[in-house]
Amino acid sequence: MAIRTILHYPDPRLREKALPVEAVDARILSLINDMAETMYAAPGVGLAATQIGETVALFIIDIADDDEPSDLRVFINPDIVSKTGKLCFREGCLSFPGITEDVERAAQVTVRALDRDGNPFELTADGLLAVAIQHENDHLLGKLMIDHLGLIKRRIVHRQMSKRDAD
Ligand code: GNR
Ligand code: NI
Repeated sequence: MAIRTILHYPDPRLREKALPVEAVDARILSLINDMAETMYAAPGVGLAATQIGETVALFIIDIADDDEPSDLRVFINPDIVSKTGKLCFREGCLSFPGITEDVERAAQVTVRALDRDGNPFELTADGLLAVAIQHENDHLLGKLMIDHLGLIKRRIVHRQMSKRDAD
């Protein structure tokens, strides 16, 4: 296992679109282990492979509270098959350290994916889990939190992140 470097906006690799996982093999399982270690160390509630420079359709989420046992969920080749309702949620992103912004999302989503054993599952989620699924799924499409903001906020965040990178 290894903690991997999390790419920061405006790294162009965050804009790459993930390719489907062909087989849940040893390489993918090792990537999942690295991603889990990286996410828990950060710490974050989710991490997409794109964020560590791996363009494969895979993300992980753990929304368990600090005082609860960990509850790692793995989503391989995810497909959000339905979205209902709307909510506004104050989001953070490990690729935008120090920044939180309100983002509008669907209130409830149903996602189909493969688990770490390569078995298909379907999950309907709301609350933070629904938000995290949409946030991580966006990463796999090369879409970022900043793309959901209005023009003015987008420019402010872009400037903050560009300045930060230059330091
Ligand atoms: O750690 C994270 N927290 C978070 C909070 C609100 C909405 C989404 C997230 S995801 C983020 C980790 C991350 O950047 N995943 O891509
Ligand atoms: Ni993120």
